[in-house]
Amino acid sequence: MKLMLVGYGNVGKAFRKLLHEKKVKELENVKIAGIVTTRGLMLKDQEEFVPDKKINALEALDEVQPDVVVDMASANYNTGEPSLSLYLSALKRGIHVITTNKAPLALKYKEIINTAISHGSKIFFQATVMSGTPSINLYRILPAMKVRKIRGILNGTTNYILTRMSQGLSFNEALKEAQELGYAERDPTLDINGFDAAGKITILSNVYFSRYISINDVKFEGIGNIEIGDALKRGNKIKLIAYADEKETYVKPMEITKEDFLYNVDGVNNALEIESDIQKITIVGPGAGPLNAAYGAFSDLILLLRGEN
Ligand code: 80F
Repeated sequence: MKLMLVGYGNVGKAFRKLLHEKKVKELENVKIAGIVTTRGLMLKDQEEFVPDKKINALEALDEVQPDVVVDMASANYNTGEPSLSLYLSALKRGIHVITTNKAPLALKYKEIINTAISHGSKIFFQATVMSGTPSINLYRILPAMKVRKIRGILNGTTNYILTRMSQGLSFNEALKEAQELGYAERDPTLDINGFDAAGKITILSNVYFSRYISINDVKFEGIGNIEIGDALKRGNKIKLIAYADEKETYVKPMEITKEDFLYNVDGVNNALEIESDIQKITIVGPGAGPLNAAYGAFSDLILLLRGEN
């Protein structure tokens, strides 16, 4: 089975490492046939990226003819491109897609899923929400549960910044740390202005409520000019909360009291609460980090190889 990796930054490199280091029987016949970045296509599987051809991801699809595309490129929330066209083209040819890139699914979920269904190909996207902590793939193991609402902390960078600010750092110092740890987007304003969390709650709304909404339908605010001092004085914390039910989807900073489970979700940790007709479930774990996001895609690859849908 041939893989084509798109994007070879923090996450792409961690994914390649996992593929080489984890001795899993499902992966015995899996190999990386090509890696594409903005600098071109490399037709070898080696750590250092040295392009063989100056071509883009769509052209590389013809050149490599992979069985699976693994998209770990930067998010483009304006158009979703070039990843959006890449997915549609791959899925139409029966090539499966695994992605950590939220933008195409946050913009054109319905079109992508319907293309996959009508061509018998698969798209897996666990890492787009909460990285390697099950959120999308959690839904796979909750059959017939009627979900009423979901609520959580879905951006690692902003939760890390808010936590470090409550420990005395300035906003800029905390952001610098989050960038050094590989949590932030290439353009960190996507994290700070709430866009990344909005993209994630959009994808969750589509999965958990079959709503087929786009990020443009979601109201969101970020933490750009946030003041946390007054909340701290009251013994509370500010958290960037994402919420969705069958009618409403939003992201905004909110004051959270000690009684709220989300109060203790700090640092790069994320959390998702799912309220359903059966029970309430809460899952907590790292929401960002190169290894964590890479593991989301890696776990998807193994599920795909096991024949999951
Ligand atoms: P990084 O900037 O290190 O690398 C991006 C790569 O994409 C580069 O190799 C670049 O050349 C390539 N690229 C860009 N445009 C391209 C194009 N048109 N064609 C081909 N290649 C192109 O980015 P990361 O950190 O490696 O992230 C990669 C993707 O994973 C992005 O879409 C992220 O949104 C996504 N992701 C990253 C996470 C992380 O922790 C987490 C999960 C998904 O919660 C948070 O705080 C979030 N900021 C992190 S979520 N790094």
